Amino acid sequence: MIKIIFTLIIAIFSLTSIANASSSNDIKINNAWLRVAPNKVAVAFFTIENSTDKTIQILSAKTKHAKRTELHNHIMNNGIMKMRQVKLVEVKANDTVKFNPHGYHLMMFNLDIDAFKPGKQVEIIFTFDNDTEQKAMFRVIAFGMKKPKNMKTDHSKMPIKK
Ligand SMILES: [Cu+2]
Repeated sequence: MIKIIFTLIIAIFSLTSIANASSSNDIKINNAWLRVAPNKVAVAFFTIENSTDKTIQILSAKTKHAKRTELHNHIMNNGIMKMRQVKLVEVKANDTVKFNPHGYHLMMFNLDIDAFKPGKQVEIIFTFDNDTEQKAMFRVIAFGMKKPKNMKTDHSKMPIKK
């Protein structure tokens, strides 16, 4: 009888550790910034790191400060760079995908422009195929400005200024 109880306790403990292992801390969003373009459009970039042992798919992104947010990619078509909306972006197990001005990016339309003043932070919520969501704060950079140099490092642990 005691042996059975011990086995049960061990089983419960290992279940708990499995649950912890799959928490959203294993998916990190870093270097998140966005640029406001004319016509109430913004383009957002970031790095997503998947330290789980499963492929995840980003299915969507949203912010309450824009009417619509889309996942986009740039592709070369007859020597011309074109952007396309994509249904999802895959991040393989233990891999990192960079959203940058030459590839994947987020595009936001019909902005609540007051929330997108340079220096502000905009919250974007991502939805993954495993039914989890993750929030990330994106720093607003003025149109025409380049990515700030100091954002090459990991700032994910910095306190968020409001
Ligand atoms: Cu685009």
